[in-house]
Amino acid sequence: MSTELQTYLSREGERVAAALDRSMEALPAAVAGPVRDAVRHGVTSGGKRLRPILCVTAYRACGGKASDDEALYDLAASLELIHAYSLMHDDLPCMDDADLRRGSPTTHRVHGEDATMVGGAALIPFAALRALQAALRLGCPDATARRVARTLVEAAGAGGMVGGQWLDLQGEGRSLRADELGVLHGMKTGALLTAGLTMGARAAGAEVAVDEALEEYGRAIGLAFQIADDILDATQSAEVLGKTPSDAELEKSTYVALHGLEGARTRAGEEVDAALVALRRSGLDAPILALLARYIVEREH
Ligand code: GRG
Repeated sequence: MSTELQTYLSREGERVAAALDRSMEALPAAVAGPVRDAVRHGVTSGGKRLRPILCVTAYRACGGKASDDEALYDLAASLELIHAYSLMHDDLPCMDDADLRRGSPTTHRVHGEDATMVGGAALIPFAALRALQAALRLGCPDATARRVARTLVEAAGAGGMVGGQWLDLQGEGRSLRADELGVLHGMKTGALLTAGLTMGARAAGAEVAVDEALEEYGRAIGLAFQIADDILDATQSAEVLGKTPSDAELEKSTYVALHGLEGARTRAGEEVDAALVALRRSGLDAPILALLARYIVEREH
C-alpha cells in the first residue's frame, strides 16, 4: 500500500472510530446490559472501516463542504453500524457458526446468542435514524436527507445485502455459475460498498452522471473486493485472516473454485480496471479512490 493511502486510511479510520463512539453514546438506554455490551463489541472491535471511508471520500470529491465535520463522520458511521450488525448475525450458529472474527472471539461467543441477535437487530433502525439525522445536520435539504438515508436502507435490505445473504445460504453445497456468483456478491458485498459512495455523493449534491459513474465504480470494486476475499481465504491461514470458518469448510462457491487462483487474480484485475475507467468517466479529481481500487485487491486481510 502506498504511504499516502496508509496515512489517509489511518487518519480517516480514527475519525470514523470517534463517530462510532458517539453513536454508542446515542444508543437508547433501553439497549442495556449484555445487549449493549454485544453492540459495543460488534461496532468497536476494529476492521478496515472501508464503507465509511468511501462515503467521506466521495462526499469531498463531489465538492461537499461540511460545515459540521462530526455530522459527516456520523453519516459515514451509519454504514459501519449496518456492516457491524451483518457480521454479528453472519457469525451466529444459525449462519456461519464462526468462532473468530478480526482475530478475536465473535460477539456471540463473548456476549451470548440472544444478546447478539437482539443487539444486531437494534442496529438496523438505529443506523437508518443516524443517517437521516446526520444528513440533516450536514445541511442537506429534507428530500436529499431522506434520499441519503433511503440509499442506506435499500442497500442493506432484501434487494441488497440481506437478499445476497439469502442467495449465499441457498448456494451452500452447490457449484454456482459465474453469473450467479456475480449477482450474489453484487448484492451481499457490493451494495453496501456502493452505498458508501452514493450516500457521500448524494449528500454533496452530485450530478446524476457523477452518481452513475460512482455506482459503476462501486459495482466494480465490490466484485474485485469479493474476488480478493476468495483468494485470501484460499491462500492464507486463519491466524493471518483472523477469522474462521473458511469458505471450503462452509462449502461455498468461490471465484478461486470457478477460475483457479491465477484466473481469479486476472478477474480481480479486470474489475479494478473497470473501476478506474468509471472513475475517469466521473470527471472527479479523486486520486484516493484510484488508490483504494488498487488496494482492494492487494490487501493482506
Ligand atoms: C438476518 C439472521 C440474519 C442474518 C443476516 C445480512 C447478513 C446477516 C449478512 C450479510 C453478509 C455479509 C457478512 C456481508 C459482508 C461480506 C464481507 C466481505 C465482509 C468483510 O468485510 P470487510 O473486509 O471487514 O470490510 P472488516 O473486518 O474490515 O470490517
